[in-house]
Amino acid sequence: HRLWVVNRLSRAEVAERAAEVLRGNDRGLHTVAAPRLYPHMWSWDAAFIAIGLARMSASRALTELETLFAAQWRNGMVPHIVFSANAPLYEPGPDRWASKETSPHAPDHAATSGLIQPPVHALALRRILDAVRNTDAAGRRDVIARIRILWPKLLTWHRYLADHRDADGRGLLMIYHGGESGMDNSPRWDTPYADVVPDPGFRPFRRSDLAALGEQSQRPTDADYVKYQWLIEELRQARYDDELARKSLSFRVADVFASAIFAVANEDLAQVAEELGLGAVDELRGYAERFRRGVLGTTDDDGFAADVDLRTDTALRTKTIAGFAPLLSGGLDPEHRRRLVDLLLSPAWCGNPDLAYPLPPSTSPEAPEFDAARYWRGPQWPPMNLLIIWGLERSGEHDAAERLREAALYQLTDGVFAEYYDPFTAHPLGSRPQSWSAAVALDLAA
Ligand code: 9YW
Repeated sequence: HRLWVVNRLSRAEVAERAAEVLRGNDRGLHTVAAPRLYPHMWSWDAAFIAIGLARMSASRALTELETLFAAQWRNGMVPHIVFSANAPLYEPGPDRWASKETSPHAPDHAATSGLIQPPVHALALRRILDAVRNTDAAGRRDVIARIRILWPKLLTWHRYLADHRDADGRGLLMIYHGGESGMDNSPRWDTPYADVVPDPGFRPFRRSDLAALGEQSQRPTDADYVKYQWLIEELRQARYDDELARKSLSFRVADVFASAIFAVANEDLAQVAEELGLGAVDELRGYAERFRRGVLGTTDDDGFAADVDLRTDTALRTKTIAGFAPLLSGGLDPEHRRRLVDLLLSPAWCGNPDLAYPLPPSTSPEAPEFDAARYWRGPQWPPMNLLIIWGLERSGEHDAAERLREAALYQLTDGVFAEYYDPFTAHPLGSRPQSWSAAVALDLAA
């Protein structure tokens, strides 16, 4: 593999350049996920962006979450895209979702999608509260007062997830579309997508990613895209109604990685509540425990977790980064935790001798589905690095966490802040500069 050769930035320079990227992508009350490819607000991007912004200004970081939650649906759902009014069209755009016309829950004043993304938001809120300790008293009072106003919206979001995306209480979040996992074309979803068959009369629409980027070999295939679009159509036909959706959709999967994030998010939201005296602490800790157990219930002998196809009730044992979910949610006994960390550092993952940086690829290079350049089928993604690093830290695996932390920051010293990276050549891929990659750099460099 020919390594991509670059001039390296120093730690201080990376932080400075990353801050510039976030300022450049700032539209006042929200930050676009990426200026050309994603000129709107994405839900889990916004959370990671807030985590990065917290290193610059706790107040501005909080604004990011406030803007996202201003588009929350009446049933508590936080949509995966909030469309900006004056930005270029993104397909599927507001007309395609038709959320206001279709669901009584959709907000009147914002154009949104009808999917969700993993609930990283409470992790961001906790970091904002941590950051505010370093500000002056007046700034602190203002931010804390605003957190008190925002917090109930996060609680409603968590209740929506617990009640409607885990209706039978097994401790795993149900998703209706691969995009809800945030890992659109991951091999995690190959088996369930094989059963998604668009109606013969369905006419797919133009993709905006290829128009913005070209690079067909780094994006999901057209065959994938038709299915993504068809599922949106199915969901719209179900009027974005969870009860209907969980009975009728041709894609219904328990997402183990989002479930692990949700476990942590409940811990963090409970901690914010405890610190500010906001209540619901036991309820939130109860969700954390339920989802921690749910994740553990899917693990194999190595402690590696699996998604579950809920239409057939079968475990989906693919070798993707999602298998490390228990490092985030915790609760593994010491022996299984040891094995899972060993697996993470083994040649199947970060210890692969061909890797440019010892960071977890989105899919194991030893998996048959591995594709070094194609989106979630191989490349390394900065925000995923951050989650795994935090998971290791939470699990008390400080040496491993430190190794990954150093590598993750070093990867970003190319100063490109790409959407994702070729794990073998270190080539920056996809859109650039991607806001969440810059945000991760800010957090790592702090
Ligand atoms: C889409 C914005 C989003 C990310 C997702 C990533 C991609 C495209 O870009 O999704 O249309 O939703 O897969 O994780 O949030 O960066």
